[in-house]
Amino acid sequence: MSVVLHHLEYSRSTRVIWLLEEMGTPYEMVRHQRDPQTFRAPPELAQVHPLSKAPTVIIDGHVMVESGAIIEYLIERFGSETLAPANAKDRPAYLEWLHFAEGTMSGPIIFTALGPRFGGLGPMLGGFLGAEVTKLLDHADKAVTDHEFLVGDRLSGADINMAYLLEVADASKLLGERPALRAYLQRLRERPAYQKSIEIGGPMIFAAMGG
Ligand SMILES: N[C@@H](CCC(=O)N[C@@H](CS)C(=O)NCC(=O)O)C(=O)O
Repeated sequence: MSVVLHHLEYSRSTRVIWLLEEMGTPYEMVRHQRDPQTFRAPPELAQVHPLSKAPTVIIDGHVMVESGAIIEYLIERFGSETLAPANAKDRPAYLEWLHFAEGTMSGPIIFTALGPRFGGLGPMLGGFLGAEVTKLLDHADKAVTDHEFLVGDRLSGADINMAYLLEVADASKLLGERPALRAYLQRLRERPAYQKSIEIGGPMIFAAMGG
């Protein structure tokens, strides 16, 4: 069994460090630095996978991208049911939240966060994305109101996928008055494996992104 993680500084690949640390799975890590001007991944990452994205993992020789798929597969191979609920009640919600993070939430959050660094979004796009961000964060806030985690009241892969986007939202001052969501993010930050992922991989968010 071999797991190689290609980790890009200030990126979603911290999710995978966190998950591997949470599971106690041994892995090798290859570090990549962003181009200081473009903030893009370096050409070396494109030699591993043509999309040149982080996270990229190589599991037993098979190359894979996409955080949600990577999280699902790593838990399937090396984790336990606690990180990926399999019972009929929690399984649908688990898969929904795991894929909601990158499928629906990441676009509006990331573009809203990046907007100021690229000269602003303009009133039409800014208004469209702003309303979307409000709806998405309200949805996540509701899910963790009176619940410790997104699904089944224990940490799952869905929380690990979600945390990066909440960190981006927090750095960009998008979290607003959502005490349940803030408390949930704080609970995630306090987990030893989360803290270890930051120690190993560096900060998840480029400080200047917060503005
Ligand atoms: N949906 C993908 C998104 C991957 C992605 O956009 N990663 C960013 C880092 S957070 C990246 O590799 N950026 C560098 C680049 O595009 O050059 C996932 O969740 O894995």
